[in-house]
Amino acid sequence: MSQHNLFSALRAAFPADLASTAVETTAPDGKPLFYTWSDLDRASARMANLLASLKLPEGSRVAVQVEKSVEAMVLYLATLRAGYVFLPLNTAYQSAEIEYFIGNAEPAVVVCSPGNFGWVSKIAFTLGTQHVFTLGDDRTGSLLERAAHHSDEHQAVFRSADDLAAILYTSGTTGRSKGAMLTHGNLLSNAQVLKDYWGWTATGGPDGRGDVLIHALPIFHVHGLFVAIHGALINGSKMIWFAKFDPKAVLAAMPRATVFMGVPTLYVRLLAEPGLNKEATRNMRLFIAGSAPLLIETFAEWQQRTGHTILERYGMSETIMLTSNPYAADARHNGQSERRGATVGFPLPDVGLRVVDDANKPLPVGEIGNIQVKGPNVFKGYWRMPEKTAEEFTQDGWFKTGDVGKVDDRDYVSIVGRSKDLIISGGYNVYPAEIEGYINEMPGVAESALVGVPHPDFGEVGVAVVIAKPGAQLNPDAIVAGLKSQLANFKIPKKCFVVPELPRNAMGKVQKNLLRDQHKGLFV
Ligand code: MLC
Ligand code: AMP
Repeated sequence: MSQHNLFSALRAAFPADLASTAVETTAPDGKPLFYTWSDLDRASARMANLLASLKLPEGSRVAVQVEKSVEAMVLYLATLRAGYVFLPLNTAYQSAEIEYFIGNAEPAVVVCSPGNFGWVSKIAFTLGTQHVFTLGDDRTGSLLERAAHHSDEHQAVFRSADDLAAILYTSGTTGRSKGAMLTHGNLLSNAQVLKDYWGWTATGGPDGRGDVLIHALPIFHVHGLFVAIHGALINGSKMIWFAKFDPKAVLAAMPRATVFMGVPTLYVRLLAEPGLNKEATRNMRLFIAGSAPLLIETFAEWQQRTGHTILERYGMSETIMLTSNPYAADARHNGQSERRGATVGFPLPDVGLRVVDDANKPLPVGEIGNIQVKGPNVFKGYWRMPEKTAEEFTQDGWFKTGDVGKVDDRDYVSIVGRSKDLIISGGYNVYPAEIEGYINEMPGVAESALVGVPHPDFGEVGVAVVIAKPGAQLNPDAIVAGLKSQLANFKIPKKCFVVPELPRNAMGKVQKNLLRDQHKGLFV
């Protein structure tokens, strides 16, 4: 068997000139920082050797909740290199959320921000984690201190395509997150397909330069961690790295870059910059959007202001990327090359996609139904949830995405809705069941419903509608404040109403569509 460790494939794509710049960024104190390819190689070797020295059991999880930094990316690379399983966690998660993830995943190693060591290590040690390290966004913390004592050479551990590389927690319909298990083969096959499909080049490109990626997304989800990082590394492309998205700074970097990836909110915020124009984007080759629906207005305005047509693509934690608008003529689809707004393009090479009715029967062209997918990118299952995994696959092996859409007569896929009760806010998923669970536990609450309504910046935001127990007095502000102390900030409803009753259908089920309709004009 041959080596399928994803790190080895990424490392093999590093340019021959290891002394050239791989990443440029700005330190928290404002100083410019440059990392060469050799720096990435040697720093990840040191961390991999540190992990190896811990003699962790095979398949151990390394759970990481740290601010974005190049060292945090290096930790991801080191975990792959050492053959362990990377488990990234949103920095917004609070203690109850972290307790759940650590309890469920049982990581052997937890890495957290120095400022969170007190509460995170308490949770981790109580739940049986052996090692807790810290990593600050200013290159401080015990992880780097300990890694500094290790060799800067490391042979990537042998891994088969089917071995786990990462677990990404994704929200569950019942309110509890499920860990999507992704293998080295899943991640590598997707990265290789995207390298070709999006026309990445190491030497060509405008002015004969290779591609340069602006990386401004968080690195705890598929988009920033896999699509963006793998995209640059597997092409040996430099990254201009931002710890936080700042539209002005991103705009200032564009003349030196060629590729940008963002969730729709990032495009909306860039459009609000008067400096966004053809001149500012003259060297850019490709703008890619995904993780949430890109409004056709955003797509059209971008085209008009910059002359560039955004390429929208569609994916999920369980599958990485599934479909993409074409970058160039796609021979599999009559040579069509048009990037069409309000569509997510064609299934990627190797991805099977079908639209079916509720009995899993494929539907004719143009009809709306459930989207199901197959391919080397589709995950291995949910961590320690075999029943849930079985439920989400058809008997003949198609994964049920929970998205509702259609394929038109030109083969373009569009997503028109979701069968899963999910709100996507600024590219982050909010599962109503989870938030409702917390609200329902508050004193005096009889019941609640969280619905997503249109929002100009985040695309969609949550609005809570709550009914009180007989005789109880509820204060909407107090409900929101109560949630803030327990949940990640992006899950907090942007508005809360206390009402006498919820609309129900004949079966007694809350009619969320009526609530959505009632509140759809709140922010737009
Ligand atoms: C922040 N807030 C949000 C929010 N982000 N509320 C709802 N939705 C969000 N996404 C809250 C803050 O806590 C704050 O609340 C208030 O809204 C305003 O915050 P802000 O300063 O404007 O937010 P900011 O820090 O600028 O973050 C916005 C953002 C960020 C858009 C840059 O959300 C972001 O990076 N989103 C990208 C998510 C992403 O990468 N998704 C990919 C998933 S992968 P308060 O009360 O404190 O004022 C995936 C698969 C695929 O889906 O296909 O790619
Ligand atoms: P996550 O669980 O965070 O990986 O989110 C995946 C979900 O994001 C998908 O199931 C879709 O509902 C949604 N999504 C991703 N990309 C797009 C897109 N381009 N258009 C519409 N929805 C999208």
